[in-house]
This record gives sequence, structure tokens and C-alpha cells, in this order.
Amino acid sequence: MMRDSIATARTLSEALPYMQRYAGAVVVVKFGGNAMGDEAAMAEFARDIVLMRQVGVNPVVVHGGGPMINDLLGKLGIESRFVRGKRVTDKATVEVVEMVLTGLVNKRIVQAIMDEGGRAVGLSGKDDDLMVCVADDPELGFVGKPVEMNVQVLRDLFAAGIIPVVAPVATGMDANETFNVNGDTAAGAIAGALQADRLLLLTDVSGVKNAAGEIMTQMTPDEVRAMIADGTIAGGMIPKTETALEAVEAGVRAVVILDGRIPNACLLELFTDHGSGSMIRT
Ligand code: X2W
Repeated sequence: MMRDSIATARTLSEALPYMQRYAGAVVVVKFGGNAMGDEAAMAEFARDIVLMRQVGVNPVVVHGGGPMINDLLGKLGIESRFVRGKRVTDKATVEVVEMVLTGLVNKRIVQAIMDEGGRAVGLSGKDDDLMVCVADDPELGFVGKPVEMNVQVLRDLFAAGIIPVVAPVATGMDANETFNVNGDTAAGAIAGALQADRLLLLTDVSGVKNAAGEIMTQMTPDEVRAMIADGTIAGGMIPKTETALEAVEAGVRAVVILDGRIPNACLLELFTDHGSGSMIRT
């Protein structure tokens, strides 16, 4: 028992230089539907976010919820398909996406953060015109590409000590338009607009693998581009790494793709020297 306490005190002491480094930093965390897991995993994620805020980091949670959208579409008998990693979104689908993401999923995360003693406020890209989109591709219907970001509302929440939780649903240039935005794309656009210190993309794989199947812990944007071009990076990792490249180009200091199923993945990445995933930076 005493030995456990000594180990805990040492762990806290070792975290001091990292806490000092990240004091006042902006960290955008993309929490994907596949990384969400059960209630216990959600509570643990929320606790990490509250701890970040407690030590002076300004975290922003941008969530997904693809599997939860699939569940409700299935119950309603609405067919759904993906083209290049994005959901083809007609009028009926965009209504379900907005209901599930801004309702069910967003409030579940807000509640989990509140339960851990933090203060969270949920919003979507529509709130205060945070994220304004145009259609990404005519083939995809109401899928949005962010073209204008208004992140002052996030800075206002930081100043009040409140953790923003953002659903990737956006408004358009015309009245009454609603767009479904890929969660990674939304997180990248928000991180870029905030000039964030870190963008953490939490997913259900352990990082980007090289041709030998080993996890790459550090990559430059040029290395990532080469690995996409030669096919080493494939499938669902393509949109993630492309988001990372765009975010770094937009001025985010570093992007990390990591396994959100690892216990305390965010703390491990920020407050220890055992970064767990693949970091992309110049
Ligand atoms: C996504 C939005 C949710 C999301 C969708 O409709 O599934 C598009 O594909 P995950 O859990 O992060 O995959 N939007 C355009 O990104 O969820």
C-alpha cells in the first residue's frame, strides 16, 4: 500500500515538466465513435480531459459517432453507404446524423465530463457559426467541407474554464442548410483555426505502420506523403493522415494518431515520455 502511494507520488512528480510545458496550451482531441467503448471507458476518457483542464491545458473535444448513426439509420430502415470514407448523406440521413451527433452522443460526453467534476458545454458547428461549410462533393450529398471557422466561442469557453464538446455538424452559406462533416475533418479544421499545440486523433488502431508493419512513432509531412503515394498508408488511415497533413500545414504544432482504447491514452501522450501513437510534425 505504502509502496503504491510512493509510486503515485513519483508519477505525479515526473509529470511536472510536462504540465509546465502544456500550461495554457490548446489541445484538440478527436474522440471517434470506435474509440468510445463502454461506460467505464467513457468515464476514463472524461477523467483524462478533466485532468488536462485542471493542470491548465485548454482541451477541446471533437467527437464522431459513426456506429451510433448506423444504429439509428438501421432502426429507421434507412440504407447508408460510404464513398472514400465519407457517408453519402441525403436529406433524411442528415436529419438522423444531426439528431444522433448533437443529441445522443454530444450529451453523453458532456455528461461524462460533468460526472468527473469538470465543466463542459456541448455545441455543434452551427453554434455561433463555429464551422461554415460548402458541399464537399456532389456525389456525397450533404457532406460538408469547412470553409469558414469562427473559433472565438471556443476561446470564450476556455477563458471561463469550460471544456467545449463539438459535434461535427455544420451550417452552410445559405439559410437552413445542414451539413454532415467527417469527425476527423472537423477536428483538423478546428485545430488549424485555433493554431493548436496538439491534435490528438483517438482511434482503434495503434498508429501508422511502415512497410514492415511497425508503428512509426515520428513522421514528417514529406514521409507521410511518400507513404500515401506508395500505398503503405491505405484504407481508413488515408483520411486520417490527410487531415494530419492539412492541420500541420495550417499551423498545428503536432498531430498524433493514437489508440484511444489504451487506458489513459491522452495522459500517456501528453504527460509522459511514452508517447503511444504516431506523431506527425515538421
Ligand atoms: C460522419 C460523421 C461521424 C463521424 C458519419 O456520418 O459517420 C461523414 O462521414 P466517427 O465515429 O469519427 O467515424 N460523417 C461525412 O465522423 O464518426
